[in-house]
Amino acid sequence: MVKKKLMTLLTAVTALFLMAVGGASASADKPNYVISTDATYAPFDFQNKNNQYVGIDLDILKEIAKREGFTYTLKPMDFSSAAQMVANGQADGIIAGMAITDERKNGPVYDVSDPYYQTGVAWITKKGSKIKSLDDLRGKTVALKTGTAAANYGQSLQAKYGFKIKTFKDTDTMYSDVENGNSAATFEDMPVIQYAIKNGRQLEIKNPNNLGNAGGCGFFVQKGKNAALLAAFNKGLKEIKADGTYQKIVDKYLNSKQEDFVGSRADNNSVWGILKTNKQAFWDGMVETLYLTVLAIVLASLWGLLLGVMGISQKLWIRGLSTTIIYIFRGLPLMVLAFFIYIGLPGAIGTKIPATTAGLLTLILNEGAYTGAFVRGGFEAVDAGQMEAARSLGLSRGQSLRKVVIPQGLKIMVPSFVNQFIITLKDTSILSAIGLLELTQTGTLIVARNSQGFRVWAIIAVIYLIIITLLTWLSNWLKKRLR
Ligand code: ASN
Repeated sequence: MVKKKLMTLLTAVTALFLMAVGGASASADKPNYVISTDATYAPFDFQNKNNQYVGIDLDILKEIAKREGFTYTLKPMDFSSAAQMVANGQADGIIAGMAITDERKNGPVYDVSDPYYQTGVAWITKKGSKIKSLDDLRGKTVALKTGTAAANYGQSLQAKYGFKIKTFKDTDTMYSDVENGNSAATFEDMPVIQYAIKNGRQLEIKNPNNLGNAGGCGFFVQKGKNAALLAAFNKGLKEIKADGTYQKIVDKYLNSKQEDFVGSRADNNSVWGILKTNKQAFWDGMVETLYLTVLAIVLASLWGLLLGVMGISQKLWIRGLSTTIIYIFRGLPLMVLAFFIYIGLPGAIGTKIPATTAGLLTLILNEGAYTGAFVRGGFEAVDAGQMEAARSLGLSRGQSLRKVVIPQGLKIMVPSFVNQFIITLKDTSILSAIGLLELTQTGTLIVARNSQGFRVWAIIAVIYLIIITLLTWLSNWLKKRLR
């Protein structure tokens, strides 16, 4: 009986949830494409202080979409995940200051547009560094960004120059590692490093006249698919080049200072200034974190209760099923599960999964497994004599469970639930890896634009602590009610 009720509740809530997060809207007549991008790659792609994604790439894309009559949903994340999204069919295309290398152009993964911007790989050290030539890098550490053309170029020099490699997911963290002196050098695309230096990064380009892999940036789609999108991009690109719009976009980013987009340096130099300049971003990040946490707590608790009840079933196969599910999802690291659902699964099943749905599913499966384990433990902890006594009073097994065992078990579990709620809140931060714009990803994006790591992460930490305190109060209040 309890099982039945739980099942009904679970189905109802799941249906609601799917309605809430599913159905990306597409207008009837225009095709809607999913396009992934690098979230932090100024001047090509970055977020301004109003939380809008801007940059040479994104302005070009916007203009072309308008002219060629298509719409798109943008998926900003780290570059290697963004590229995998296209490889797996999760996204229709990627625009991310992505170099048209021979490997990409002739390989099995992509079709690529006409080049839209000149690029090439620079090697970079800290400003004033004693390192003068690649030979000086022997035995030193070089920072590279996963999956990039610049990283491939760096790796191709490794054997010859004998340096060690450290990898990063985003360009800004990589720069900081060089500025801090942890890495001796890095490799990055020329337009990107030039923009960073212009905006105050204490770095130096060593080979300005001798770039590696010089060539163009392109818009990439999955090979053999989306020919129409690619054709539309090429056509639109020609048009905007011909009528001067392209040049206007490029000039806008090259002639401006980052400050124009992300707020003045003075504004970004104090905690208060950072809060004020980025208030919209912090607020949106917090709302997303709360949304994920609350939905995940409710759904994972229900799923965990079901797993727990299954775990004390009289039927061996039901108990076995519960144990297996708990074993699998408790055993998998959250991030692996998130990547599997968001990036892996769609390739196999052929449908796109929205990031929020993938994120929530990840949380429900993972937190639900932990919940299932302590729920089962809680029921088992109720003295066996209770069940026997209830049965001897003439109650059926179901009634005894519902009226005697479960209420006592639930009380035992309350502290574990509270604990799990707090863990769930903290675990939402891992979903930044699949591009969900929750608090942690918000922090990454703000640091990418103002380079104020210490202050921004301190603010983010305080916001988490405030939410955790609120959550603990709420849980304590619930605890009292349940007594
Ligand atoms: N420029 C990189 C590449 O071509 C892409 C990026 O880092 N956004 O691989």
